[in-house]
Amino acid sequence: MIGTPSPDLAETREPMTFDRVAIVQGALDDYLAGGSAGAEPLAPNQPIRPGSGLTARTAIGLFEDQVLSREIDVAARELKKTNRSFYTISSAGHEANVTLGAQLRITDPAFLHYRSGALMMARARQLPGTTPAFDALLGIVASRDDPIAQGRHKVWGSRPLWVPPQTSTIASHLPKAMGLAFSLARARRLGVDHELPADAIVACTFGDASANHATALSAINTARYAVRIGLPMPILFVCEDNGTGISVATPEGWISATFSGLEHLEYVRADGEIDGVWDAVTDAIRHVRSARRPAFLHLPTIRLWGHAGSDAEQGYRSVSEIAANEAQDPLLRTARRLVESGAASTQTLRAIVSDTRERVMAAAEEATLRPRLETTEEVMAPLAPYHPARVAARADSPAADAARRHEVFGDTLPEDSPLPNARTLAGCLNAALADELARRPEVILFGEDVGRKGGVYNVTNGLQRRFGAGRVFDTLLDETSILGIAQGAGHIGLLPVPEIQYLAYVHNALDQIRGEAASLQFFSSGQFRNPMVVRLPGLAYQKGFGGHFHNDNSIGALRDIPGLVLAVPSRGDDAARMLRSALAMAAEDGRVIAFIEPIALYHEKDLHADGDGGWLTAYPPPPSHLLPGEVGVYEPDDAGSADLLIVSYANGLRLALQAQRRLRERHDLAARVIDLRWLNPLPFEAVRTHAEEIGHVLVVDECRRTGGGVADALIADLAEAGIGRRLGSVRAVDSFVPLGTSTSAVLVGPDQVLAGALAVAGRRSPA
Ligand SMILES: Cc1ncc(C[n+]2csc(CCOP(=O)(O)OP(=O)(O)O)c2C)c(N)n1
Ligand SMILES: [Mg+2]
Repeated sequence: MIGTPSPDLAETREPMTFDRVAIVQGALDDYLAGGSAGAEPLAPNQPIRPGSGLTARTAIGLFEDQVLSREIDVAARELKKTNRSFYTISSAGHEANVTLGAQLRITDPAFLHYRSGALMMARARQLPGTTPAFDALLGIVASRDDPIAQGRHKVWGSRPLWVPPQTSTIASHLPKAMGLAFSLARARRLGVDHELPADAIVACTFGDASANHATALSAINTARYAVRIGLPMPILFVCEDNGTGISVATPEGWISATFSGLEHLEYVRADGEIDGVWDAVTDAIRHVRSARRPAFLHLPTIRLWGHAGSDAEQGYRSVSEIAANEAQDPLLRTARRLVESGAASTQTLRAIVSDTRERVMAAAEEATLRPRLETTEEVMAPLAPYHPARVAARADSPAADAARRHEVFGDTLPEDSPLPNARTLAGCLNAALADELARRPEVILFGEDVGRKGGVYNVTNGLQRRFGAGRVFDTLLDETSILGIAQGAGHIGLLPVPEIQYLAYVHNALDQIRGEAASLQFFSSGQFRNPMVVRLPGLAYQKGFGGHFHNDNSIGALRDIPGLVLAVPSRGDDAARMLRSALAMAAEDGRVIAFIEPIALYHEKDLHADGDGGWLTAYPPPPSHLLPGEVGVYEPDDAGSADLLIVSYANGLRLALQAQRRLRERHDLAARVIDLRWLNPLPFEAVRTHAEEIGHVLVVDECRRTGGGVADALIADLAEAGIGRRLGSVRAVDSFVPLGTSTSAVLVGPDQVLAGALAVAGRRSPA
């Protein structure tokens, strides 16, 4: 059908005036140029409509904030003409959201849509001394002086106004907003200090197209589910419904049909003139605040001037549609309402408009002169803070106290336990989690089945019984919400340890880690943080169980995340020590840590032969920890110099240690084995040091060959540094993992490790 325009498109051939900004501005000016309609002037404290909660004085303030927001949008487009601004997605047409900014408190955390500019202006009015318009302009020109993101992104955000910055990923902020609402009362009950008052609520705003997103539906569903199981969930979901997502229209009535009448979700439509919107917003906030239950505020809006400055709206809308839309300009409507009700004269409003225009254009010019981030160090400064000495001190404190013996572990401490089960990887993790829960009142542990059942693999056995369901709890089956709860909890000082039941299923919700949790410090210049240690049982080699989804052997998607710490312990004592450091890093530096627990090793006892107990370890009581970069070193039996170095982790470490013995016994080769323990950042320095000393290096990587594991990075690093005489690797093949015994066809096995070792040792040519 190329070349045959549809009737709709044909319509767009109408003559078009492209400067729609001037047209909309002109319409407001024309209206205000007239005299007042002769309404009786209202006193400042009088409602603008009998029975409304909106007074004349407040309404004038709302208009001011609407105009302020509008002028920022105009300035962004103006500066764009000379390439001095970098962001033109505007709030124009959405300014009815100003009513939320004035009525939510600045102690009600707000997670905002990119069109919530007027809301932000009104919110800032509650804190004298703030300069929200100038701050926004600094963001638009990407200046280092932007107080929230320092130019790393244009976001709505402010620490003093409790507005954490949000990413561009639509709907991705709803789960964390829900998670914060979930956590408010819990933190208080657990005695974790946060600055928010007991009746605080959480608000999040989003668009109508975004309301269809799985991530939005996930958060809304979990909010309702929480009510169903009797938990407080004080969250206000605000849908700023402009009827379109870029160029795709939302079906008429879709939002109300989808979100009204749902159990455990109060639906409020905030429609009509500014006073009607105001009153509906009052009701919605009151409901959430007093009932501690969620509400869905449906805020119909329009969108002016296309999706962004670059969006040629006339390509998908006719000029008459555009003009009809512009006639609904909320500024014009507010002005008319104020004038017709007697709340303000046209002269007053005209003065507000002209004064605001002048101020904002001057501020915009000033913003363009402000400095930008320049160096790599400046840009990256808040991405991944790390203070090893402080982390180490935190890992060791508070000291395990006397209560450990009786209250936490009963009469037998795990380090004294005669039971071998206490010294498997699972046993050590269980004890380490208990120690952390006991030492750190802010730790909460949650996920699918971690509570009553104690985890699919018994790792969290008994923890709910000992520490209560306030701290160790089951969640619903939704990884997005689990990670949303973790983020929200982290925002107010809890130290969340969410579990994703299998590594394969983190992909189901990966953006919550990748786009959201891991980026918060970066986009807030370190002012907001969501520390967490995400437990991820994973990797392959479960004997005869599960197929791919329970044996996923790729960590590529995690290693790719800037700033994410990836811990992969292989044995119980290491796991306990690493868990302490992981929690300390989260607490001290606000870091997000993925903690992969190799499932196949959870209950493994032996190393070389049945019954040898070679994979059991003593439980190291605190204080004792392992930091990133501290690798495990396993020397060959006799202390002589090693012929080759084998570098590995997790199940691969076990294979490497088995190979170490075979190399000695059958080939008279001495191999030193190192356990990387931390796969992001990789301990390059330690590997280089050992490699330089020994020369021949084999990397045993149980993860997938291409990008799934760490062999690429390690070998490349050694090669680039010119270290090592013969370098080799064994890796799993690029396949999904099959069911049953066929797994050996795709995973790294003992014979391959041996062959690889012989090859780098020069005993055999590489296969
Ligand atoms: C997850 C995701 N997919 C796609 C996009 C690209 N995108 C940005 S805004 C947008 C439309 C959003 O529409 P709506 O939620 O109605 O908000 P509006 O812009 O209309 O206020 C799209 C598709 C995105 N930012 N995030
Ligand atoms: Mg929309």
